[in-house]
Amino acid sequence: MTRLFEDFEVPLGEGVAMLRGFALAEEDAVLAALESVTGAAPFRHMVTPGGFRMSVGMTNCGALGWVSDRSGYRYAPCDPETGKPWPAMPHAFAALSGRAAAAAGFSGFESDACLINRYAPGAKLTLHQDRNERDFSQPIVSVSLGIPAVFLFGGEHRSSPIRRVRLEHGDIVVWGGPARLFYHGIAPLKEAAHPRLGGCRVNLTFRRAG
Ligand code: MD6
Ligand code: FE
Repeated sequence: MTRLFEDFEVPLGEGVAMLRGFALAEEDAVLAALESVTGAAPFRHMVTPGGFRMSVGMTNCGALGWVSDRSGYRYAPCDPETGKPWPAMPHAFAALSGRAAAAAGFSGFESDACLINRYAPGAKLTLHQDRNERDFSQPIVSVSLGIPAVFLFGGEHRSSPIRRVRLEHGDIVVWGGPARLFYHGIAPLKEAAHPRLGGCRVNLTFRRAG
């Protein structure tokens, strides 16, 4: 279905800052760090508590990693595939996420968990809330890399109206305050090519989980 327009540039409301292109200045360092993390802890397709295998490939770095299996969603210090701690948070990641949070008004943000999502064309993330973290006063810093995606930006309830926001390589969304528990997701990814990441999109979400 063709949409006549998409409301790409609407203000997203209190608690959400859209920092277009913010990660571009550190692109090389961020992509090198991404490669080293995914070399040590490769992307895998986790299973939801309901028994569905996710279309998004996931991995983590930092002291805690987000995991899903038949018993539920949680943060865990070790990669269940290897039993070893997740790769350490690269300096480039810590620096970028701290700088982005500060630019959005959240000074002193120190992430202990970075969930890394990889989308191939067709992959999607259904509407959800991020609520496994301990302290909802801490924001989430979300870095988009590679081919564009449409972020589905809802509200307090699953049934709240949804806005569609295009996220491109280098864009950062900082998400906290009154929006912290809003429903959100990613529309099925359309085919495209990116000079640095090929045919996929990678998203880094930095959290204070523990
Ligand atoms: C993604 N992001 O962009 C998925 N969650 O691939 C998220 O689920 C997300 O971007 C919380 C806050 C920001 C996000
Ligand atoms: Fe999320």
